[in-house]
Amino acid sequence: MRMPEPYRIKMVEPIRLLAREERERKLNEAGLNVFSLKAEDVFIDLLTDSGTNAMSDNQWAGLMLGDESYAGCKNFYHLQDTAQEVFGYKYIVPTHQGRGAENLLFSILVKPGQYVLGNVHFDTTEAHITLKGGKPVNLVIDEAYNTSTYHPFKGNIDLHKLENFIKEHGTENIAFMLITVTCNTVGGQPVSMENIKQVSEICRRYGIRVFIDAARFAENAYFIKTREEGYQDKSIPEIVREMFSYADGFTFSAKKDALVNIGGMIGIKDDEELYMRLRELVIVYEGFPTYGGLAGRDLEAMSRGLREVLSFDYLQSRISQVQYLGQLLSEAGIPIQTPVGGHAVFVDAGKMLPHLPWDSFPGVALTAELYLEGGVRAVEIGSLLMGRQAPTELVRLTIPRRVYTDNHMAYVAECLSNINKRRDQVRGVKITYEPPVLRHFLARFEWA
Ligand code: P70
Repeated sequence: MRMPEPYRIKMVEPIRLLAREERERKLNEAGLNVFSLKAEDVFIDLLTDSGTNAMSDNQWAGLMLGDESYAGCKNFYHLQDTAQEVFGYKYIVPTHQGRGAENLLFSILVKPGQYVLGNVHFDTTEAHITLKGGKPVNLVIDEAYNTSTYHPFKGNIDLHKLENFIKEHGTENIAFMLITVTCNTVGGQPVSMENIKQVSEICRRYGIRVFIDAARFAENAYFIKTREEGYQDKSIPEIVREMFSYADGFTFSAKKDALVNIGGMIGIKDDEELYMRLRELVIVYEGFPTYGGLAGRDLEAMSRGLREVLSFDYLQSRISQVQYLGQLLSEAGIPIQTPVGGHAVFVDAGKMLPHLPWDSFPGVALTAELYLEGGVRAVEIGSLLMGRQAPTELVRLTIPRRVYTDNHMAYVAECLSNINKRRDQVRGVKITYEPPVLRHFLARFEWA
């Protein structure tokens, strides 16, 4: 039987569906880019699971216990205790969000010209690596890019690719390894414990440090428990501790699996020298090392969220809701990344709209159609985000944690199913304005 939500709803936030003509007007004003819509003009917002979480009563209560002292606030020590216990690491540096953590760590570890290895780096991560003069390298298994074949851990790193890359380019040209769990870009796909362990062994052999991009660490642990041989009887906290035992540190966007609206941190297992340098740098960019750009109350909410997210019942209900949406879409004949990942259903817009070539941005076109059809906001992960070399044209339906019900999921599936029935008539789009970096956030389009 499917696990229902292990909570009940105490407060509601009204949302509204604008009339079709209104939606058309708003979308045209936004240059067909849903990032430029006002959130209040969106009915169901599946743009991201980042910072869109609903907090628990316990987290809200924690906000009232915010100690807003500049230095040494008690909430920092709560967070430090929690994170040390959850991840098993000695040092914690809070940051305002994930990219704040990336900026600090990469400033120290990336020398110009060096490669940063990973399964698939996410966009802000890639941007920060590039800005430091580094070169991001994606070494995910090939199965990740075939949306129709099943693989339980499509986020895994290809060990042959990894070893060949190291041999070919030399360890001195490699800054470090960053394993993203779950692997967002290819569908929120998990990385197996076996893979984390083997990657870590290979890297250790060559003297390369291993970090984890931990944004969705608990969702990854859930997949290990439910899919990987030997982990069925292990608890989520045990699995998390083991995952992190194979790495030297992590960057973390708390906006995902700490169940908060803002926050991030860096964790360092035991390298005191690296920690001392991070402490110096965090002051320059984020704030004093006991607040890292956050209010005391934010640190408290993070600390509480980090404990809540380890509940198996919560994770099961969360991920089964994502799977429920995936199932409805599959039943409607819509091509999606299979199996469904932890935080989102990824629609294969390239397959759904085969008449649209990559440079007419099938993912952007489908995203625009979906807003017109039902006021649903999704996000493109394809040629707009990655450029011409994008291996797939995906549209991500990202499910915020503890926010929407199954009825919302059914509505979204119906909207997409309506579009699918007239998919031959969906037009492509062309770019009318394009910023030089991270263009997907601000680009503008018109119908081709
Ligand atoms: C998302 C957001 C952020 C992210 C991530 C991983 C694996 C680091 C970060 C940065 C970004 C986004 C994308 C599209 C629309 C809205 C937002 N991912 N590592 O939704 O963390 O945002 O806290 O700086 O996924 O996937 P932060």
